[in-house]
Amino acid sequence: MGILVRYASLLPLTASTPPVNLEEGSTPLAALPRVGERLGIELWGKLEGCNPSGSFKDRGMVLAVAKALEDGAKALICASTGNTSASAASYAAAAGIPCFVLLPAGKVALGKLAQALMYGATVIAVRGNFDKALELARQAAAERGCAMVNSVNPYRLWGQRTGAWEICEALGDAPDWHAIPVGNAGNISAYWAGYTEYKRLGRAAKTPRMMGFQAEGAAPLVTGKPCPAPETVATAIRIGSPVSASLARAAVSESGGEFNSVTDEEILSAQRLLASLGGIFAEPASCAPLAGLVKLKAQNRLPEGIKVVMVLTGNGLKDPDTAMGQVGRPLEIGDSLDDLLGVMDNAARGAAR
Ligand code: AN7
Repeated sequence: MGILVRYASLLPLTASTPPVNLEEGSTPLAALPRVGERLGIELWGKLEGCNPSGSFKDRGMVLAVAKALEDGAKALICASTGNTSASAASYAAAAGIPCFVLLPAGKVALGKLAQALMYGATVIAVRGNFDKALELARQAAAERGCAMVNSVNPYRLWGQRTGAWEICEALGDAPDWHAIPVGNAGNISAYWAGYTEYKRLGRAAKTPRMMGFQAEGAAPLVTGKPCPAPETVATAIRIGSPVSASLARAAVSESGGEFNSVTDEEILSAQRLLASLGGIFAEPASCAPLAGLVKLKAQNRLPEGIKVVMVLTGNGLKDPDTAMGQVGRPLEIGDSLDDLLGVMDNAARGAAR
């Protein structure tokens, strides 16, 4: 069942909210024992890449689109670093309404671009960064009366709370730390609202420390000031002026958490670590938290044995170019068994070394 059904009693639904549903949410919470052992902690990954459009954005989008339809919207609009646009385009297609998506030209991962186009959205590449595209989308929404489905839309963050509820239900309580990538800072704010709500309702005994991780080249919440020219390999979080900055700051300070930044190199190395030791392929932005945990461990700032949930926000398949840029090529052979056994024995010798 989708989240509007699973969490009907906790979401702002009315009798006239259409039952939008792509079976989003209810994503796996995977134990990552080999990665956790390396870090000396009990580590879990929330596999948000298993959502229908391949990222966590579907949790907020299903509610935002349902409410937009309820209000009689005739078209949707959003600006995006990629995943919001894929999600918006997907729900617009399913609902049968047009969708305009504004993307920073040349800075969106290939898979996300393919998705938005395939779902049939009008895809507009803006020569400027995400922050500029968002400003344009807001203005155009006002001019043309389109429903704005960026996280400035409060239903987005409301729907995204469901991730925290699922984690509490899977673990029987909140974890000690909640580690999450931070771009526009909506998701960390939504998770914090979800955790505190579950504590208030008596469905969790505690709340976690909120540990937010940004890319060093786009780290306004770490430096404390907007970043006018954000740059990072993790294009999903290439954002200089987070819309939900103040909510995110409150989440971190109320929970006793922290913001930290990690370099592109640390992000890519965490991506390989997660894939090769955990068996999970997540997109670069999603690996910022693991990069951060590795770094905190090296600084002796990662408490031994704590329970940590990382939100693996997007599927690794979204960004094949970045992945191929750091792995080897296939071992190509002729069509003989000798060729095959030769490369297999070579690989086995390599692994044994
Ligand atoms: C994989 O799609 O902002 O801090 O326009 O795609 O809530 O912004 C994406 C953000 C983390 C950051 N991981 O979440 C967009 C967009 C992935 C993401 C984030 C994004 P927020």
